[in-house]
Amino acid sequence: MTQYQTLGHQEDTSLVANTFGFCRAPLCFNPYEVPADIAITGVPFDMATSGRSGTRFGPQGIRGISAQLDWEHCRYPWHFCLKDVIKFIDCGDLVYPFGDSKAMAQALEAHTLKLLQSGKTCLTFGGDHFITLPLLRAHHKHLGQKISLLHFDAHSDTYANGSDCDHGTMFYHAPKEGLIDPHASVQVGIRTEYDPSLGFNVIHGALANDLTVDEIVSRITDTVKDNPVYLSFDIDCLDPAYAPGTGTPVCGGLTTDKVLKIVRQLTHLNIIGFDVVEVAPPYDHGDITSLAAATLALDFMYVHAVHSGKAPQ
Ligand SMILES: [Mn+2]
Repeated sequence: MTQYQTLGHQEDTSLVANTFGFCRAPLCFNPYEVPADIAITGVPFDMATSGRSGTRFGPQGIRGISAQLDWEHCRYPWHFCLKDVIKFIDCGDLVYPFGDSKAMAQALEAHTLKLLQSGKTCLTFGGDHFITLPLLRAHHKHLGQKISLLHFDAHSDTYANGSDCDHGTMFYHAPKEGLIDPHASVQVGIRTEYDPSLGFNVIHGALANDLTVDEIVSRITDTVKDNPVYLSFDIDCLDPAYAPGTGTPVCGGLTTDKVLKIVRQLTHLNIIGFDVVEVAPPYDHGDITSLAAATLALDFMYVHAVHSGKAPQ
């Protein structure tokens, strides 16, 4: 397995030392020039939250606990070592003028577009869910066509009210801006008020708990087909038992086991980008929520490696 060089150019396999980047990757501050398959960016932003803040600590929470996932050569249940087949870099956190939500959105869109233009797939750690709107703008600009959204969440985030920078309104604005096609998009785990007339295919929380993993994957596949898909995972899709560390928890959610099984079956989809958002470590216990997010993020990269054909058959 590929090991990163540390102090004195030694190889270090510790689960607690040198945990600066995701899965102990060294931070890369010139990500546009460095060749890589996937670029990870943290966005320590929580000014668009309607409930409890704290997701500004999400990136460091996810990175910290991710060291626990780095000791396996082949991450269970995958049969290959990710670092042997793809290269991912962690560019640290987005720099933006603190207190200025619109400037954050512009900086994140510009940064993401530059990563995409340098041939990388982006994996972004929130931060609150508002960050997904500038991420979608960048992907749409790069691709030049409407995207399918695969959205895991307790909330539809399609509310028309609220300000321009509100973590409950992104998927009201994204179709209006022409970024995504709701009819080719799926929302999984919703268990708060939503408007079916907006066109999204909703697998609501109770239904998602009753359907099998295969049935959910079939519904996702039938809806998004071979469209480019952006996968946005709000950690509050999980039940508060599995993800207490989040700003707006809602009972009746999915288990970590079930969402991991769903995600691991998405290797056939044309997924063009990923985010995991709304991890709020101040409300977490024993890093349960950060660990769920880190595990999902790692599995996103395994899914990408299989889809890209770089994983051994
Ligand atoms: Mn949510």
